[in-house]
Amino acid sequence: MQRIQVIDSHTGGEPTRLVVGGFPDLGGGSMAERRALLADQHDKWRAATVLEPRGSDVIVGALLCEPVSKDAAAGVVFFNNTGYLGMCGHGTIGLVASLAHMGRIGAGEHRIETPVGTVTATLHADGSVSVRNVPAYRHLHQAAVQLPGHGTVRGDVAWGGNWFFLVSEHGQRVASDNLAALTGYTAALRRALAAQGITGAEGAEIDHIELFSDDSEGADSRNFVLCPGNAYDRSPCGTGTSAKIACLAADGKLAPGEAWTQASVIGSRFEASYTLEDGKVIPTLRGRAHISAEATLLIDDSDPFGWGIRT
Ligand code: PYC
Repeated sequence: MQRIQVIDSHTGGEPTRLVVGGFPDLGGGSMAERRALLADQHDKWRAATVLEPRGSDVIVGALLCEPVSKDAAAGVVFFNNTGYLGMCGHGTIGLVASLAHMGRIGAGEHRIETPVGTVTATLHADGSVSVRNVPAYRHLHQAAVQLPGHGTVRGDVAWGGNWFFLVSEHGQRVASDNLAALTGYTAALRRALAAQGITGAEGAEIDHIELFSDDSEGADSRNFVLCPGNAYDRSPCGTGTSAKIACLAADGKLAPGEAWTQASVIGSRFEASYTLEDGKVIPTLRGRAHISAEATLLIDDSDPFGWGIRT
C-alpha cells in the first residue's frame, strides 16, 4: 500500500490538494527541474492524486517542496488532471493557508518558489493572502481567430504565470447557469487557436481561455476561465487575473496601484492591483482560502484504478 498525505483547501470555491508527504524524492534542483522530473519519471503520482476515483477534473494539485533558497518558505509544483502548471494564484493562496494550518508559517511575508519564478505571499491577520506574482505581460493585442459557427473572435494573448487568451466580445452569457455552453465555446476556441497557430511567446501553447463580462454585481468584471483539462476555474483565477491586469495596463485602463476587483463565474472575488518595476507589470492579487480536509490517500497495488482513471 502506498500512502500520500494531503491537505485540501479551496480558494473562492476552487480546490487545491497540497501534497505534504509520500511523493518520490525529486532532488534539490529548481522547481522547473523538479516539475520536469515529476512529469518525465513519476507522472503516475500526479494521476493518483488528482484523477478519479480519488480526485476530480477540478482539483489542482500542489506538491510541497523544500525550497532552493534559504530565504524562501517553500517551493511548489502545481499540477492538474491533464499535466502541469507554471504558477497558480488560487493554489498559492491555498498553499499559504495550509502552511499556516500546519503551524509552519505565521502572518507576514513569505517567498514561494514556483517553476516560473519566485512569488511573495503575505498572510494577513484576517486570514486572507496576497500574492505578488511573477511579471505579467501582453504578448498579442486583439489576435483574430476563426471560430466555426461564430466567425472571427478577437482576443489578447497574455502571460500571468500561464498563457491566456482573453476575450471581451464573445456574445456568451457569463453566468453559473450557463456553464455547459461556456465550456463548449471556450474549448472550441482553444482548439481553433492551436489549429491556426496562435500561441504564446516562443510557440507556447495557450492552455487557458478567459471570457469577461461587465455584468459583475459590484466587481469590475466577472470572468469564466477554462483550465487546461476542461474544468472551469471556480475562483477568479490568479494567473488569469494577472494576465487581465497586464492587458488593462497595456491599454492604459488601469494605473499602477489602482484596485481591480475580479469576480469569478460563481461570484467569488480577488482584489488585484499592480506595480511597475523596470517597466514590468507586477500584479498582486488578494483572496482567501479555507481548509477542507486533512487526509491520507491510499494506493492499493491490486486496485486496477489505484493510479487514477486515465481517459
Ligand atoms: O488561480 O492561477 C490560478 C489558476 C490556474 C488554474 C486554476 N487556477
